[in-house]
Amino acid sequence: MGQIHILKGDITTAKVDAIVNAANSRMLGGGGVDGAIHRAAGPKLLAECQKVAQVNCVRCPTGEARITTAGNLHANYVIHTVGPIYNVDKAPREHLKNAYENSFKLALEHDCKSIAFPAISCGVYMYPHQEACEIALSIALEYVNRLDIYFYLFDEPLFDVYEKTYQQLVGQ
Ligand code: AR6
Repeated sequence: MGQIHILKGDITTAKVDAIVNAANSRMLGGGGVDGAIHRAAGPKLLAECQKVAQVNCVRCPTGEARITTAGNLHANYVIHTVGPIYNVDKAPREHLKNAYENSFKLALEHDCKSIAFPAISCGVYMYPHQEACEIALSIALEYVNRLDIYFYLFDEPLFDVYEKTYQQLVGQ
């Protein structure tokens, strides 16, 4: 039985089996949390992503996830998932759910006992924070019996949304 941990801070400091990256479909780095993860992991991560991209016809579709090793991060794996761009995607809710679910499935297939998530799509992809948080936490509650789950929120308002929503969902 795992636990859900809601933390304020930088996901690149997480010591877990798998760190989830909010990537884009090219999976070759970017800004935001993606940039931070690639900087902290070092060039090995980009090399790993380049291999995966070739095997998977270059792009990772929205809602899907891919796994690589984690370079210099304190983790065994990075799971790269692509969240929806809120105002462009025709089914953003479905795709955000898929991004979380596919990340959990890959982690379990690789025997991970702990996983850290950023707030997928909550930055430049502009997903409304309350709904994104409800999706993230509801799915986490379905998986928490199988692994420890850490949410790293980079700023205070989003951290508050996660804390309040978690209390509502578990009825505290
Ligand atoms: N640790 C934890 N959270 C962080 C960190 C960090 N070091 N840095 C930023 N965040 P975003 P998206 C938060 O834009 O919306 C990239 O360029 C940030 O404050 O990184 O899914 C990719 O390559 C926000 O709350 O991801 C894609 O092109 C959350 O992480 C695109 O951005 C997600 O913000 C993906 O956009």
